[in-house]
Amino acid sequence: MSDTLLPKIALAVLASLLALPATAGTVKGKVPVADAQEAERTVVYIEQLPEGSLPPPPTTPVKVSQRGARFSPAVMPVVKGSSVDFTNDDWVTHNVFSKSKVRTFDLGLYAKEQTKVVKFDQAGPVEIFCSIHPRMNAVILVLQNPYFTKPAEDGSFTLPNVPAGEWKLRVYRPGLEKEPVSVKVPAKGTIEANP
Ligand SMILES: [Cu+2]
Repeated sequence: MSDTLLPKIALAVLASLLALPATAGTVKGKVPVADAQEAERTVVYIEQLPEGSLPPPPTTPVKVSQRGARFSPAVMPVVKGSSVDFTNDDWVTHNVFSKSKVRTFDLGLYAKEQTKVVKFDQAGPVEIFCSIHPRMNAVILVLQNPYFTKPAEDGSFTLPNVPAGEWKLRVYRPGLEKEPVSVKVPAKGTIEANP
């Protein structure tokens, strides 16, 4: 490790500690999921927090791979302001495009080991497709804040460090229509909620 890297890491850790809210609780619960595959396409998240209370978006992009003529993962939650690396990990050429209102783009055709980056600045679901393989589809779920998670195979989930207050907890899965539930996050400790 280089001499300059360590202070940088220490600063990054300090910055992330300072970004944490002074009072925060944990939200725990369970959502109904049929199996592991369905859990993988499910996201539990806090719908909306006051804008001023939000930490800055992450600077390292998350990766969505094209492998075996599928997008992986099929549902990728990200905080708004995040970038996504779309990487072709197949032997064949792929494309990525979206006609969604939230973010419209077309990355053209590209071959193995090539990556193209897209930034998502607006919240909402962005359905993505490949122009060559009609069965390839996925969703980039752009969220307002970083308090989201995918549930475990049995549907159980934990959201740590959520700012104290009364918020709406919502479940997302492509095709699912479900009302959010209210959750009163304590300043300390855990609250149970089953959205
Ligand atoms: Cu393709």
